[in-house]
Amino acid sequence: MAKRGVIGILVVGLILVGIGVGGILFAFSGKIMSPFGFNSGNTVLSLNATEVRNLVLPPATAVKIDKYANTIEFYGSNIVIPVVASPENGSMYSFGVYGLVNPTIIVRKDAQVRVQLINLDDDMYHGIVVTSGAPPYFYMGTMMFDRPAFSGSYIPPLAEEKEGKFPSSSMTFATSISGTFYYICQVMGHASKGMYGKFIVLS
Ligand SMILES: [Cu+2]
Repeated sequence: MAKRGVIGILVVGLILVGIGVGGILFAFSGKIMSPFGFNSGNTVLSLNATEVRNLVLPPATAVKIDKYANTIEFYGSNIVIPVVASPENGSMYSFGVYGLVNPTIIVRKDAQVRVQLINLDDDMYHGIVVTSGAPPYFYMGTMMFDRPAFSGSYIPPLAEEKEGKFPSSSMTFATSISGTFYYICQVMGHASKGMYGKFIVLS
């Protein structure tokens, strides 16, 4: 009788532990942890210099690049935006798009946006999140700001360039709401050092 009781308690205990661990894993599989690489689903490619060069060329149409205003406006509803981390003409804590550093990106509501991030940095990880969290960003405070504003609008940090191979990954999201958003690097301290830009969705 006593032995049976002990086994019963052990079984119930194991079930409770199982539910607890399962619950914790489920909670952490959501958006809070996903920018850090859990349950991300983003495929990481390894590009060579020629592939990078071909990707970052500005298209002849459907985009208006204003160097002086530092804005890039994308027309249409199917948009591809190549973004480099640590561009040659900017700080290592900055993004580059078509030769501009941290430009304001302007798109339309109800567009399908694909952002292809390429890490040009040879000694640091960089990622990207489109969020509604506005600057100023604090060194330790990015977790408060890096919740994706749209479903899927983040790429977990990519490793540094190694032997001429540049890690690259993409995110695709629908601009379901209009407003002013920000694209930021979610690696601790990077946004606070200036690694961010405005992302405007026009209605
Ligand atoms: Cu970064």
